[in-house]
Amino acid sequence: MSAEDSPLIPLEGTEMAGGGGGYPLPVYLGGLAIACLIAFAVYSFIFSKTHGVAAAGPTFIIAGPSGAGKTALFTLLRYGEKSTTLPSIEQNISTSYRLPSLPDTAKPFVLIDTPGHQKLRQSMFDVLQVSQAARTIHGVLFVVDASAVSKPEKLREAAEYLYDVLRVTEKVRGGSDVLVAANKSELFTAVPAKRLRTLLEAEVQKIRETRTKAIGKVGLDGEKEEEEDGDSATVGGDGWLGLRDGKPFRFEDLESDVMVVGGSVETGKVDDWVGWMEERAVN
Ligand SMILES: Nc1nc2c(ncn2[C@@H]2O[C@H](COP(=O)(O)OP(=O)(O)OP(=O)(O)O)[C@@H](O)[C@H]2O)c(=O)[nH]1
Ligand SMILES: [Mg+2]
Repeated sequence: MSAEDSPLIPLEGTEMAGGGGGYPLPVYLGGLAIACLIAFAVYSFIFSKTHGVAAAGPTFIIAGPSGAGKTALFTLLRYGEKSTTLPSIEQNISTSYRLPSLPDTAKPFVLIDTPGHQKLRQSMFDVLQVSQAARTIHGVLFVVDASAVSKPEKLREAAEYLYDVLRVTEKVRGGSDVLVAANKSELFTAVPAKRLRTLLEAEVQKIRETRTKAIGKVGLDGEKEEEEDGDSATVGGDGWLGLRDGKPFRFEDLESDVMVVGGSVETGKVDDWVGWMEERAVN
């Protein structure tokens, strides 16, 4: 910083705009500097509390629409018990989650439960991006209420959120692993995991078409990006997910490994999900 723009150099005779009643400029600039320091301290505190942990250690993120059972799963995994939950307004973070099959001496995982309400999802994307950049992400557990997806609007909501998650996981080479945890499978209205996979693929296909039409030109930019990268059938550019071969959308065409597995937090049937995490824990 040059002497001219340093806030510490007093400028004699300078007055605040608006007349002679204000403070001298150095006092004004000093106040501004203190305000900036406070803002930085607050930002650092928040960053270290949420984003920082995701970059600090091996991380699993729990995402998915509101009411799917994410906090119930987090509580069961972390504390081994069922809980009565309320819709979350902030993340639940454990920095000492231990997978059952790993020895006590193994480094504990960071487990982050995120709020599913549409207006509160940004923090999930932030920790996902931070942990992908830091290469600490081991997987995303995308929890879906399998008993709700027979309603078209619920299926749409789940697919739209999943689409946005996959758009982020596809941005890193090789993708990040995603488990679609088809929860509440004990309910007789629950859709089986295999069927849920097909439903989600068909819905993501529709979303891909509508979003690409909506942003037209950006889709072309995405195509250009693919040519420049020349390394992958999937595209990191905006507006497209999956292959560009005119065929329907399939999870298997993504770089991210996407599995759909049924289970139930209510009845404690989460072994397959924990097994999925254990497989990814060593990667
Ligand atoms: N029947 C049944 N209910 C479940 C199951 N898992 C969770 N629930 C219930 O579903 C409701 C929502 O669970 P939460 O864990 O709060 O849902 P969430 O995904 O964290 O929701 P948000 O915090 O709003 O994003 C609660 O009443 C849970 O008891 C399950 O496997 N079966
Ligand atoms: Mg919750």
